[in-house]
Amino acid sequence: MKYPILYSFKRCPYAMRARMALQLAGIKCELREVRLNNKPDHMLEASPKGTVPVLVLGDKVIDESNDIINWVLNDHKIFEVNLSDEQSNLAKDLIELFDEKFKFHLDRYKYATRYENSDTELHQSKCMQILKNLEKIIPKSNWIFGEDISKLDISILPFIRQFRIANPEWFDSQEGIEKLQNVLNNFLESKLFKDIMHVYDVWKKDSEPVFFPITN
Ligand SMILES: N[C@@H](CCC(=O)N[C@@H](CS)C(=O)NCC(=O)O)C(=O)O
Repeated sequence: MKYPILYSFKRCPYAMRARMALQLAGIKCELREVRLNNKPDHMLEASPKGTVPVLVLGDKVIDESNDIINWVLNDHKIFEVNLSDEQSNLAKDLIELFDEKFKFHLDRYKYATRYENSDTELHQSKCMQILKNLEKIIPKSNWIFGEDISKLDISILPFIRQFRIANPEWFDSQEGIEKLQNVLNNFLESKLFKDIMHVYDVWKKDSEPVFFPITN
């Protein structure tokens, strides 16, 4: 196998964070854009749990987004920022908080109709509480830990983007998260984000391979 294969779905926040790590490291992959209601057999053979992203390497398969980021970080220094031990621990805790609690409430807020008796306002306010706490640690800067992007940014901003998308006017008018709103805008306007949101045709077995990252 010449290049790793990345099964991905453009709008999936987990796939986004994996694509960002691969993009920052410049690791060339064959990108296979999938639809979640029609997953390719080869993807399911590689990873029967059926979630994206899946990175198929010559000798192993990595099917958790955080593991893909850590695999990239093993060999590539993709972040300039030097975090203190305290910041690294905080980042680890926050990534866990977003993967578990924030995502739980986000789904019940954004996709309320998929859940029985979901109290949209309650889940919206639980997410906001997490964001207001996050606001407290952000300096007035482009990224969460300052002027340089870090693992925390690529890991949680795709979820905060989703939270905003549920009701952008409401999100943008909220007070008490101004520094976070600024970081999110910076993220959405960044070349990195634009590059990883490139639109690919859905992969089919006989498709010509397409490659990631886009270099321009
Ligand atoms: N813990 C996994 C979660 C990945 C995940 O849940 N991805 C969603 C898409 S955003 C998925 O593939 N869901 C399967 C489905 O909807 O069938 C990771 O971090 O990679």
